[in-house]
Amino acid sequence: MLDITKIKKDFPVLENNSNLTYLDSAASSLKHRKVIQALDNYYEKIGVNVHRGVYKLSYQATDLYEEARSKIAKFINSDFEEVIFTRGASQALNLVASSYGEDFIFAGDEVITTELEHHSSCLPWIRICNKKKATLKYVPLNQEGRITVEAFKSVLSEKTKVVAITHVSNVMGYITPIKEIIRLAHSVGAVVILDAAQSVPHMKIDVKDLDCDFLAFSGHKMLGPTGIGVLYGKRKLLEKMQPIEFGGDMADLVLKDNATYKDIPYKFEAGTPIIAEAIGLGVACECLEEYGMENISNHEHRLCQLAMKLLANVDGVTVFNKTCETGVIAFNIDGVHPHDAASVFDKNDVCIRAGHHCAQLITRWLGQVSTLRASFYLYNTEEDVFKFVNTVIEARDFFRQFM
Ligand code: C6P
Repeated sequence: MLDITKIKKDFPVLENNSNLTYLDSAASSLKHRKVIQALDNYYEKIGVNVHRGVYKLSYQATDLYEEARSKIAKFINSDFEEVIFTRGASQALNLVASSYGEDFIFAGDEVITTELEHHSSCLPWIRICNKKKATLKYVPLNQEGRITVEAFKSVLSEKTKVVAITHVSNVMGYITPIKEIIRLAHSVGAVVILDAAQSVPHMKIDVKDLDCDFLAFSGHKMLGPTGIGVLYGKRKLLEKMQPIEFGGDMADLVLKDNATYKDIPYKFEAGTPIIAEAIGLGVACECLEEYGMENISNHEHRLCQLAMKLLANVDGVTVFNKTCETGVIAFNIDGVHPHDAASVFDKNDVCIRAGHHCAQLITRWLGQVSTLRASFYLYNTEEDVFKFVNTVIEARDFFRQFM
């Protein structure tokens, strides 16, 4: 069991905003004190570039940056060279599509994706498929809006070359049965790109056990800094892929009309890297490990279930996800525009998200233009759940007067 009273003290934003009920961690989590300290430490005591300087401070910066890569590799059980630093999950997913998609997708090939995708997962492949005259197929969702293995089988074929799929939906919180999907995709020789932006922060991820080919996530959703993310890729795939950005620190030999590039991961990290943020993300991984990923999943799952149970007794509210698999509740107050409802939450210092959550396909599938989303994380409490549910009731009653 997590000691939430103690944990809350690890998050300065909660200390500085004593009345805050933060239920928007799926958008961005709060930042751990040790992460902030790591950023301060780098900027105050080191502050110089990596891989370039031939002086002690630069060696220290390089050591911290590469140590962070090791920590992240350990966190997801990959090899060191298979961790590429990016600006976030979006850039990581775009990197794979732009590099692998440009060189290994041809006319007549098939790519599979789903309506549960965040735009960062499906848009890069919509573009590649249009450009290459490949066919983009969507896994039909079941009645609850889930991806099932059976439905995946119905679109898989010998022509499938890529599967671009979410591990956990940012709108519904559903967990994709990914191990079986990966096994099936591999049986026809397809590669699987897993959008793990909403899973890595909340559950133990082992890329070797999953056997995924690529995996993308963002630091800012897992107690870490903004502006940093990771693309994991299997070594043998990364080695055959071309860089998509060219510049400092990624070239080996440069001639007037050609060049060779460094080995992975560096050929994909052109220019001065995101140093402080990478160091911060390494520390965030350590913090998560210290709390225990299983403890985190159990805690947020418990809060989510409590919220769902209480909401089931509130009439005039539609909850879109049928079960709590992670810490996400997608809902609307009947007849009330989500942005209007969100203003009541804001008045009560309850932070939730309203909108299409950069996932228009699933929002449309639900027959909505936008939804409300509450997302729980390790620093939330039962009191937060009660305040959330009371605010739902308050918002419903307030807008009912005008109906
Ligand atoms: N979802 C949300 O509120 P970036 O913005 O690059 O850090 O992450 C993109 C991304 C990719 N995949 C999934 C499943 C995501 O949830 C996100 C980010 C936020 O749901 C912001 S739209």
